[in-house]
Amino acid sequence: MPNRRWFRLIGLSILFILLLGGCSFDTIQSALDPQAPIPRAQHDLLIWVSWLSLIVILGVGGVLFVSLIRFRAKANDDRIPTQSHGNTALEIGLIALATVITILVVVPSVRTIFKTEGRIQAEDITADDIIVNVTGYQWWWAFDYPDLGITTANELHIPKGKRVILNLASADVLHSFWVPKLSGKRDLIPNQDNQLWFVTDENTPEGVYYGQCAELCLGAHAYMRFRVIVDSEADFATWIDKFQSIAPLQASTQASVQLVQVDPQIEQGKLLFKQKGCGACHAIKGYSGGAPDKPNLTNFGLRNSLAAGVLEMPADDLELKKEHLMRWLRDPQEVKPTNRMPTLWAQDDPKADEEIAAIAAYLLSLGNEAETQASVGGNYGN
Ligand code: HEC
Ligand SMILES: [Cu+2]
Repeated sequence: MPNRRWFRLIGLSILFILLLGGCSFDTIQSALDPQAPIPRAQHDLLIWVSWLSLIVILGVGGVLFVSLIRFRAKANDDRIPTQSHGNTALEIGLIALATVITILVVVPSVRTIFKTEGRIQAEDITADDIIVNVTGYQWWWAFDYPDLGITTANELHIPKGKRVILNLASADVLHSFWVPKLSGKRDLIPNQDNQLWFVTDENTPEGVYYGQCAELCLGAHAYMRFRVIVDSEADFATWIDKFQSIAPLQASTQASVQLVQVDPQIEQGKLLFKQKGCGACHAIKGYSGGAPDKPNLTNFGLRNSLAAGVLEMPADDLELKKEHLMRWLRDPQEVKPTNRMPTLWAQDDPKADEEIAAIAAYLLSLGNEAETQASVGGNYGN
């Protein structure tokens, strides 16, 4: 029946090609490219177990293959082969072999678990550790550094070489925190204080690492991404300073009403941010109180992604940043279906483009005040 064979072959080829579709050759989010001690330990274990498995497969498969060829029934030969069973030495040997293989898998596995999974108790936390309270929301991440007084969203800055302790919580359903190159994976569960810690070391390149919610949380789950930025000590200090140097709300309410900024578009955007109601949801330190369960936009101009990674905000391309931000503000649901931000302009609002451009200019200026000041040659601030 050559036809059936062909069908099967074609079917299997299609399946194989479909499976290949799941492969990715850029490794931005690959656990097979570990860059920090914990994923390195997990990777070493994976490779060790894979080699062992390969040996077992080749051993068992090899014996099977040889038997199939050597002991195949010959044509016109219907003799029954000699029957034998109960070879004590062979059976004890196989049990011993299986025991050895099991030990070779279990011992390194348990050692890796103890090395990477333990919870860090309060008394073992040192002043050197970076502590972050992580809250998962449908469909974005809040990062709150209690010791530094910083709250931000979707981008986690950490200094290279320090231990990072994350207190994981969820505001709604199950989420899961996972940055394959830097850390293991752990769920964020409502009403349960889970912890995940990881470290970076001298072999961890500074730069951006990609993370992803790894627990189906409905709606825009696939767009619930985040980034971890591993900074040098100096860059991290600068980043912290950009948040800590902003005067808190009370101190600047009066001053902020006196608009002394120079760029009129930014100034207009700043006013519109409140007039259009953005301020009811989004906090901006020193300007807007916002709501604690919405993304904090303090220093938003420093970000390199938008709305949990759905759009890029490349640092060196202000035009693209503006374009992406305006697309988002015009219609958040078009960019990230089901997310919880409303559209604030009617489809036919004649002022929409101008207002959106102004708000975008304002948001992108946040954290970049020094440059804005330089570019317009004036005195920025309030
Ligand atoms: C009803 C509350 C609400 C209002 C009003 C609102 N937003 Fe949002 N906004 C959200 C939520 C929720 C998200 C997170 C969406 C997501 O990523 O799933 C968000 C996301 C954003 C983001 C991306 C944040 C990030 O961390 O990347 C920006 C920028 C933003 N909003 C700006 C604005 C501006 C400007 C306005 C006013 C024109 C506004 N928002 C009005 C709720 C609101
Ligand atoms: Cu999710």
